Amino acid sequence: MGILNLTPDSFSDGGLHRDPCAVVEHAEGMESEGADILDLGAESTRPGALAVPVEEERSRLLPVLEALRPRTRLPLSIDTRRAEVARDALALGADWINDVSALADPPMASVIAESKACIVLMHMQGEPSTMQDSPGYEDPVAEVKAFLERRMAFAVDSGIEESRILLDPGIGFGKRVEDNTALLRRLEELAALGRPILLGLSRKSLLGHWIEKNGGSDEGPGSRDPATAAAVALSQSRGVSVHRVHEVRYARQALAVHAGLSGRPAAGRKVSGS
Ligand code: HH2
Repeated sequence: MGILNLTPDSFSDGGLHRDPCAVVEHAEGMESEGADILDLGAESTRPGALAVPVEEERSRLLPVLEALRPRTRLPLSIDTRRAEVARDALALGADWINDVSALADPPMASVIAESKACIVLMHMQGEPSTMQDSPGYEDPVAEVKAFLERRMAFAVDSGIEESRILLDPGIGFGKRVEDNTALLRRLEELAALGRPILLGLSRKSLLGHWIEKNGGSDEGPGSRDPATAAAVALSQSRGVSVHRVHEVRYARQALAVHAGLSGRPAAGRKVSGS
């Protein structure tokens, strides 16, 4: 899953992709590099980010979606917590809703139920503006798993078929290093819920933490694509189905290495030369 952030303030690529033509070009590049799906987000959910007014989110997202939809056959996912934005995006041809709040906006469940869209249910403790202030868990894996199970049951009770649901532990969303690490080490326990796992580790500070801890020097989000690729390969072997990444090229290479070493073919499209 290639990330297309339409925000001025995303933690690693804020401000890069606001012009619809530039976004379409970037999307086409990701498609040729082997993306199977594109994720468009118009509200940053990095730690400390404030919610943007709904009209602002709409005006960042909808013109880009309108320009992009006829230019790609890839499924388009919309990273939004707002039911009204999701409704408009689905009307313009979006295929997935990536909801980092797992259907917290009351009308969201019925918007999804009335569509054919897939829905990503992600775990987050708190809200982006304050989620890293003092996160805490007794057993992060058990708590995240129980949360995802509850939200999946709620989605199904609301009329969303289970076959349309993906689950995400929400790396960095109200979690300390030790919580993220436990979740990544025990991904199989989340995969046991029986739905595909989506993981968003790309360029996150956890990677920088590990680089520094092991004698390296972290040079910020834009320098973390090799570390992201390593995480993609390792998490693939722990049952992850969808990798949300900024640099599709490196993720594809990581999956190719995983396929070679494991003897299992890489899932998704085959791209010549990649
Ligand atoms: N992470 C981010 C945003 N959306 N969605 C899912 N399902 N899982 C994630 O881990 C996830 C996500 C944060 O990354 P990014 O989009 O690069 O930054 P920002 O939120 O600052 O735009």
